[in-house]
Amino acid sequence: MESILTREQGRVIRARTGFYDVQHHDIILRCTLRGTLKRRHRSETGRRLYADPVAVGDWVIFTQLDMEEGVIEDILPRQTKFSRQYAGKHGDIEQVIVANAHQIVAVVATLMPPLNFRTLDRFLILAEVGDMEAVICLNKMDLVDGAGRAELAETFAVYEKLGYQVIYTSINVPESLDALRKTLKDKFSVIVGASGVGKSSLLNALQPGLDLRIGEVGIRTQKGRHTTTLVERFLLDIGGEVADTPGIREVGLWEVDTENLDHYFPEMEPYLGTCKYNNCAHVAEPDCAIQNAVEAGEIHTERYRSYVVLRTEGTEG
Ligand SMILES: Nc1nc2c(ncn2[C@@H]2O[C@H](COP(=O)(O)OP(=O)(O)O)[C@@H](O)[C@H]2O)c(=O)[nH]1
Ligand SMILES: [Mg+2]
Ligand SMILES: [Zn+2]
Repeated sequence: MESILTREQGRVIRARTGFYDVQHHDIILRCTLRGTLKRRHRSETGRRLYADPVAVGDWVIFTQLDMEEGVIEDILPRQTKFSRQYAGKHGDIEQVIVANAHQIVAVVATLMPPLNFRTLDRFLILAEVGDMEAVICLNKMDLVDGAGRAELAETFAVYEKLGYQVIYTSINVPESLDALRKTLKDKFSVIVGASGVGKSSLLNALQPGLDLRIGEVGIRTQKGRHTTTLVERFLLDIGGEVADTPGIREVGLWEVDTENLDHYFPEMEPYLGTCKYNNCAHVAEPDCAIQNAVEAGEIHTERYRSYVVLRTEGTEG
């Protein structure tokens, strides 16, 4: 047992609104934030800069108050961050959901819910913005037949060509989980994806005893309302950590400027600067190198469609 009222360094392993579980060796303390820390994360005019200054995965300096409670005094610099744009009372602010993760595992399902490339591409951009690697996990492979699989393999080859690892899984085919296990081992991963794609099922299958609830719909967070999202980190017996993000529904892209959106699509890079207009949005302009590349089959139409949706409808969730 550490002495009371000394400052120690710990790790945030669970975050609820206003309360954080901080792990320090074998103890876990329920912590609140020191007022000065909260104030430091406001702008000069007192406007909130973050939906919440502390995130799961953060290394923090804390003071222990008693056997169960403590106060977070300071946050150490983050290596990476998984953030989304959050609609605060006075405009958009950043919500860091997980800090210091190595990679995002973006889970999509073949069916139920239908495969959504828009959501997938948003997550890939968020990984890039937050300095994390991204892995794609296509789950529910058991729901498609041979022809469907061939078609999916072709579509996802596009992502493999862009450098993303793609893992094909089904919770009904235990061997299919081996690749996912290997990818998660010894890393800190954030599992993201729409509700119902099988995130909790996959984690339960990988980690015996985890017992996450299946079919549970994340807490809906309405714009402008304070979020009650619970994010939690789990340890894997094989080595590694995962953060489950059950309440994350809208993924507004934080720090992504619509004007520069083309920089987040690696396949567009070779064509940038070669359009007729140098401020080309690549949506309806004549002599556009990107649109030509799409027509020529050099840029995949699904990826281009994601670009157009984000470019024309904005990057908010
Ligand atoms: N057929 C099939 N169903 C799956 C698979 N993975 C998950 N499910 C089902 O999909 C539903 C949603 O799963 P859940 O793990 O709660 O999804 P989450 O919302 O992403 O955490 C449940 O009914 C699961 O049994 C899979 O690989 N194949
Ligand atoms: Mg779940
Ligand atoms: Zn263009």
